[in-house]
Amino acid sequence: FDIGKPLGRGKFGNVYLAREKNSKYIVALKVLFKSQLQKAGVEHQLRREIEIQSHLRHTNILRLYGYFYDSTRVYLILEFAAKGELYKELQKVQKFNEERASNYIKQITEALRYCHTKHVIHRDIKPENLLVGIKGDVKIADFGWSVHAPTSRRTTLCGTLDYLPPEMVEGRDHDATVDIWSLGVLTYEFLVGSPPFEAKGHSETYRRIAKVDLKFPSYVSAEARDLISKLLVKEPKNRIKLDDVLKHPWIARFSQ
Ligand code: N15
Repeated sequence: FDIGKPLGRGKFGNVYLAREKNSKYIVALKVLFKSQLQKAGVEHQLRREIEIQSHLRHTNILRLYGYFYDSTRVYLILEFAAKGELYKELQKVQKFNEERASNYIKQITEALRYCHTKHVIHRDIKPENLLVGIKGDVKIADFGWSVHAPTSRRTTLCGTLDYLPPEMVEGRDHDATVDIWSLGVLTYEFLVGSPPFEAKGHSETYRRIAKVDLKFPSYVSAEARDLISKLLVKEPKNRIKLDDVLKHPWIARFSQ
């Protein structure tokens, strides 16, 4: 590989723009230091993540093409997403219009539906974990074990509660429907610019999630409110199904 500019910095190493010398294929090359992985005790987790990720093939899930290593580092060959990080774009424009938000949510729903058929859950779908491809297509990139550079906002010592469903903040059992909840939080954040249960401290966020204390600014359309209200349902089994999200008027309306 020829190595180019850094694309991101993280706890265990950095991500670089890179080009495979023979094919000239552009990728994102992630370099992890074995010493740091060992120190944090996450080698096993990395192996597991690589195993899961390498079996997933979907246009809206960032591809892991392969990996290699030397005595000190592990290299992950990842898909390059030409338009970069979605949270930065959201920060820049504050909130997305309903057509753009609907389009992104449709793509993420399709990616989650694919994951769920493979029994892969909890893709941690907050804006910080989404990248944008050349055609404006959204890609779920798994920053799950925080190898990603810390983002300016909402990165506290213990992370954010904002995307966790009631059953997880209350320490109960959870299943694939946690992703449905996160999809609701994401839809809200796309349209409003901040997550629905945001609060000053963890205990207040916790309280708002457990109560499903949901309020909409006046500019959010009736159809968007209807979908968000069907995603953000306290009882996991009563949340709308991913197939029905795709049939919902707020999704169907914008995809001509
Ligand atoms: C354990 C492993 C199998 C999981 C694989 N996924 C990750 O490690 C998550 N991850 C993805 N960590 C870093 C990245 C990453 C991939 C970061 C940035 C990019 C990336 N692909 N493309 C980019 C990218 N494109 C950009 C364009 C403009 C500005 C910044 C950009 N970053």
